[in-house]
Amino acid sequence: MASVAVYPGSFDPVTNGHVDIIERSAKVFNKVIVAVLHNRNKDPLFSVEERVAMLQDSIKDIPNVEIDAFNGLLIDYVRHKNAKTIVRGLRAVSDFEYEMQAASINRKLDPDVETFFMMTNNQYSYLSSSIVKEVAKYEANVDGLVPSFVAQSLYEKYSPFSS
Ligand code: COD
Repeated sequence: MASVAVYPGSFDPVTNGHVDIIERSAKVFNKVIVAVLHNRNKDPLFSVEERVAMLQDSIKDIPNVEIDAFNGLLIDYVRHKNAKTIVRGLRAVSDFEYEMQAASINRKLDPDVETFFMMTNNQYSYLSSSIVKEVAKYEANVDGLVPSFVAQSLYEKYSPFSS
């Protein structure tokens, strides 16, 4: 049976830390579905469509990865996709508390679905979507932190001439 994993997140926007987790998990699983949450309570900078497009451009050279979006409970989406694994990235100890809570509730909701944690690559351990937005907002250089298409999208979003 082919192994299918779901890598869920907000990806607002995708960073090089996310891309690294996608590349490495694509070597472990037959297929990886990167799933963007329509986060209704948060106020994302990028629309779901924009986040999906940025992810698509970032992973275009990896054949066994697909990009999708989902609403509602993650576990329902995972079951709907016939996946058995949720991939999550871990940076610092500060990630652990939330991740343990999420993995525990997901396991309670479906004991057949495992959460697979992948340690961040050291060079991206400080990287988050929020920090990247903060840097871009003040028009500092985000090259090397995000894929080039994302850097361009950030500059356009924060440009004084954008609508
Ligand atoms: N290096 C390695 N990993 C990283 C890095 C980095 N530099 N940056 C981020 N990551 C990892 C994160 O740790 C996370 O695992 C993943 O990449 C995605 O990160 P984000 O920040 O884009 O996404 P989150 O953490 O906001 O996503 C949260 C979900 C959308 C998965 C969660 O809210 C969810 O499942 N919501 C649906 C409702 C639900 O089912 N709730 C119950 C379970 S929580």
